[in-house]
Amino acid sequence: MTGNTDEPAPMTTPFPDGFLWGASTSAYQVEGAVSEDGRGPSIWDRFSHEPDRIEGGGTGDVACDHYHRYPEDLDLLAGIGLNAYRFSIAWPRVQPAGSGAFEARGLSHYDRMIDAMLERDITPLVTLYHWDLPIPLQDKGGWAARETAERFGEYAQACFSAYGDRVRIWVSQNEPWIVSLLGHELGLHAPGHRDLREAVTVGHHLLLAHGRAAAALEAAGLGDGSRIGVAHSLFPHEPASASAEDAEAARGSDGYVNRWYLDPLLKGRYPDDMRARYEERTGPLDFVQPGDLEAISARCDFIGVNYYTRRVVRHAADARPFPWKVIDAAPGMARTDAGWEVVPESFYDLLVRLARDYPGVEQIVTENGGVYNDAPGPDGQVRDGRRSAFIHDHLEAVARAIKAGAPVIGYCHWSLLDNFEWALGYDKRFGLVHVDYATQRRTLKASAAYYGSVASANALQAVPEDAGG
Ligand code: IFM
Repeated sequence: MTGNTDEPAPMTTPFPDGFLWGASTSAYQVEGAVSEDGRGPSIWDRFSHEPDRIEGGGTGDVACDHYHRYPEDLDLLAGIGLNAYRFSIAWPRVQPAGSGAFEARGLSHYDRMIDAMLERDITPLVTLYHWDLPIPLQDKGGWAARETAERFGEYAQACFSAYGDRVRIWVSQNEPWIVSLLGHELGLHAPGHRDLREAVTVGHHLLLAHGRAAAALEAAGLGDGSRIGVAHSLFPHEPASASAEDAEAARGSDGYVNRWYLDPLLKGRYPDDMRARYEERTGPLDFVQPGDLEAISARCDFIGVNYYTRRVVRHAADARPFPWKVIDAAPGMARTDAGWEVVPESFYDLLVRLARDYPGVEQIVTENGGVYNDAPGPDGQVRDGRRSAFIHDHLEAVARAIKAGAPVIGYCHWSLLDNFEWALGYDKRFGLVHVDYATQRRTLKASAAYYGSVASANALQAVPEDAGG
């Protein structure tokens, strides 16, 4: 099951019947309307308004105005030929304080949005938490406080009761590693903390929150016929050399990034190697209470795969918090405009490895994409041929992984729209649809037409010669 042995998938390779062809967004990155209809403030509202947090100084105050323009955006998505939309519910829109009263106007907003999807034959994939924690919960400790997982269970229950008659695929958490790392270890995302013990505590409570949501789904009588899983930020690892030290470093970093989150959900335990490392650095993990791992692993129906690039890792004795560092192994390799290596072969390896290590667990590609900053030309067209090639090459990897036994049931491109890329602001464009932020004008990029041709045929297609450079 390695990437190098199989032949490339032929151009017309079909995908399984019923394959989900989607695009993803998240609430804070696209909605705007942050003070409308009773929405409460989230940690990202506060963080993005602090000085020097965001490149270029952007905030999500307006973003893509998706809150008002979702009908137009769903028309675009359907027009592209896609049949699925992964979006997130803003917790502070439906429960402004994160506990207690729910806001009817926020609940009805998503109600209308889901109906609008179904009217267009679009399957909703709903993320419950994509980083916009209500501020009152942060002020009581945020994800470092165990109670936040309990509050999340109550919020999830309300969403199941409001939308569970129409939504069948739920993503409880988006990228727990990134929330832990960027929000609590490195301080680059909200809430901007820098504390390794807090980061590992937060990671545990995010997983516990998944467990509480999964239990709420069962309790709501929606267990059968619905799926619930976590979308992980997964990075395939390669050692920088053939040395035993680099192999150990790559294995260690894989534990830190991938296994620390996958194993508790899917095997009911934290990996021993990584647990020992955390305990050595931060003390006993006594926030893991009896029964937690059973709750976390009780139900996780699919692995949400967010794949962007690989990590090549070298042993580095002095590195903190752990003895490895990520290196730039191939300076000449193709990169996105964010500088991330484009490595579809690692995507294949990842999907096949997940099938091997977590057998029988379905996979949904919940995010995959790249920054390509192409703008409309004089004729108004956005010729982002590099994105089309990126999509082609990554879908070719998915097709091959399916052939090799990976149970992938859908692919959602990140993102439907150019949007607010967190600490990187608005300069990094991931969309199939170009957004002119001054006018909110949407322009379908050439990559949208290419991706739509694959989705409509349910089969890989060649990138047209005139797709642009
Ligand atoms: O924009 C983000 C998204 O919110 C989470 N996954 C990665 C994307 C690109 O960085």
